[in-house]
Amino acid sequence: MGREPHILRFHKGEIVLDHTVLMGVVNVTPDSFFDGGKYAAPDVAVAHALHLADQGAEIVDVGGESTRPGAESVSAAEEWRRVEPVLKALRAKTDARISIDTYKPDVAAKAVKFGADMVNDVTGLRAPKMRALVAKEGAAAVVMHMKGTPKTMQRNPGYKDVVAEVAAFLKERAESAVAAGVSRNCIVVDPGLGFGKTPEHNAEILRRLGGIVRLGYPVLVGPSRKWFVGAFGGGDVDGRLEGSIAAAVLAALNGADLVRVHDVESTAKAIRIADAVVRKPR
Ligand code: HH2
Repeated sequence: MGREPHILRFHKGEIVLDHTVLMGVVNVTPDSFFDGGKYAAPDVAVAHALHLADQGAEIVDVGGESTRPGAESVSAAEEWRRVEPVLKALRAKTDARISIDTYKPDVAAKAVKFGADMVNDVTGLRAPKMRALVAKEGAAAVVMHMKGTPKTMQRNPGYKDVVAEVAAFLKERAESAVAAGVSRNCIVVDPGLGFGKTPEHNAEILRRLGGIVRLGYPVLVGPSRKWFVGAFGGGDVDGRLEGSIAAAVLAALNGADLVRVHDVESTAKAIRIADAVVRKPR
């Protein structure tokens, strides 16, 4: 690809990003937009996470609160109640990296104690306590862009230049994490597809992803099953698999190092051909 692969560091070990890494989604929630309620029982969520790891997810992303458009937040206590048994069981059963999808420092702190390797924060490590925690624990962290909050973000989002604005935000947030002591090699940035963006904004981000890649951090992209995929012809969530895979492949071609997906097996097959074309085969 004409560039040295990034190295993503965790508290223990690292992943050399010389291929596109799949992050599999495990939502332990009653109300996520695609899989809400499916994996709410801990044993079912654990089995699903292990299945995704078997299918090729090097990272499994466990979340206890939906951040879909319009979602209400839940308390840290409720979020922890949902994810605790899953994290506990999972750590003993897999070598896959475990990511905790939370913006709440209290939930992240407990998750890291239970063996989570990564904090996926849709607010871009906004809370100083979160930056301090990630720095202290040497965890990897996803710094994501969102305009507004899940409750309000899809109410007529506007940008002069979506890529420039998202890139400026991610640069500022990543640098403030580094200033708090987070290693640069632990940081992944994510433009936050669907988080305060119209379908055209999401398409433009995918088209001009280079503007985010040039920040110099590994880039994660999460198009999976989202509303904008439906808006371009996929229809409802069940009809969005092919569009989600196309978006993941386009992201990989345009420089993403990680993609966050619900459908690991089918996306992996598509991503491997993308990698063979744009990178040296593994
Ligand atoms: N998207 C969702 C949740 N977390 N994290 C990152 N880094 N990037 C994303 O694009 C992203 C994310 C929303 O998807 P999902 O978890 O499937 O739905 P819900 O928020 O309804 O649980």
